Amino acid sequence: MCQSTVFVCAILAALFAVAASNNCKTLQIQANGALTNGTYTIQNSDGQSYKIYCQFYDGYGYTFLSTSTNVNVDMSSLYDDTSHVIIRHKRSSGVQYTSTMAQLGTFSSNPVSVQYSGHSGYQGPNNTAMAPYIFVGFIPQSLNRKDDLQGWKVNGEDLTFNNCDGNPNSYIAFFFNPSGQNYTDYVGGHNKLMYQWYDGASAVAQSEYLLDEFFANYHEVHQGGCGGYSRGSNVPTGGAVGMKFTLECAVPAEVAGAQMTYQGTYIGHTSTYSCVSGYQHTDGDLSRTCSGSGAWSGSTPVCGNINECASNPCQNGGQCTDYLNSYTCACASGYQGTVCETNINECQPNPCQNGAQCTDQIYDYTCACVAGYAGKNCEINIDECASNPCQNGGKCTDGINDLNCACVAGYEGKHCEITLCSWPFGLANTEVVGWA
Ligand SMILES: [Ca+2]
Ligand SMILES: [Ca+2]
Ligand SMILES: [Ca+2]
Repeated sequence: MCQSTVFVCAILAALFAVAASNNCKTLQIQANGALTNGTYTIQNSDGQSYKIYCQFYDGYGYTFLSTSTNVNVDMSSLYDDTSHVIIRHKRSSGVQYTSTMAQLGTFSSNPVSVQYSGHSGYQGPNNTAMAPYIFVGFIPQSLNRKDDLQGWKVNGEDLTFNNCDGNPNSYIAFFFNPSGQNYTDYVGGHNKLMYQWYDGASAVAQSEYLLDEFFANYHEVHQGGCGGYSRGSNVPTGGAVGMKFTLECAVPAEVAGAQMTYQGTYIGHTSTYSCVSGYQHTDGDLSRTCSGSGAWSGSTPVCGNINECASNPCQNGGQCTDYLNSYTCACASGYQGTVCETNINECQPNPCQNGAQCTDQIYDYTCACVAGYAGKNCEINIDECASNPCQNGGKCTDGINDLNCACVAGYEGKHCEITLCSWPFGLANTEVVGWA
């Protein structure tokens, strides 16, 4: 129902939400097709509760109204297929039976109208004092003519009569009779036209049995002008009207990371999902069909955020973080670049001093110092005096990879290690004298 524009779909979805639990169809949509035959309590537009029985088949179902109902009922919300109704009845044996009632072939373009305590467009029933009642109208007053061939189709068979006087009765009605009024039976001829819905009915499976509260024990059948009239308890233990509805699926759910299109929400329609860029299909079904139960086939698809880190794109120990359609690398110390592919050159700018040669490492560097320097950056002028290399009281002055010893008198040599040649005073004099 929702193909044209997003805007229209939004409005429909909003309307739908308001009426979400008001009939068998919407209950089934909410339950995603899992609802079973049974009695359900729903509310009218005034918030008043009443009970219905939902009978589900493949693609459609029937709604029955409880005879305990005594609030306004919007009948048009309970059925959307006006081609026929089913009439259930229960016999004294306890067995339940069903018949279909539809328009005669010549009137088949007209809806079968089911009304609650009303008969708009139709000649009304006689026993309205037993209201509420369910009224099923066939040929409307406006089409009812004297001498026309009229009637209805029961279980596929046209049952006709000639309307002898134009009296426009064309209905079957079931009265809830909540105050238990007395009544008398009246049978205006037990003919096929009037009673085929009873005599021609077939037994239903016990799994489809209605509870007693859905059977009205008083009814009225009327055709014509010379068709027939009967009323009362001719149906021993009551009758009930099944209103036909078609099943649908819910508007298919949106899925994160997916684009969804759908043909509509009717049985057989498909909904199709495709994962958008950056996402991939990981679970569920990308194509789903609305099944006869009112559920989408398969399971909700999952479009997962593709893990762009899965291929370990970050090099040299970088930490990968996944994003939509992208990733980032948090690089280990000493690396840079989109995928941490670059070993940062720690020699740039050159940290090594005093002419040292820098060699890049990982998050580090080494300096090859020239002789005479030390330290990480060769910033230290090695103190060549530290080992006291000057002997004999020489005074040391540090240089570059060198030192200078200032020797005291009487010594010389790089380290003042050489004792100059001299005599002890007494001896020297003598010898000098001697040599002279
Ligand atoms: Ca991703
Ligand atoms: Ca480096
Ligand atoms: Ca030095």
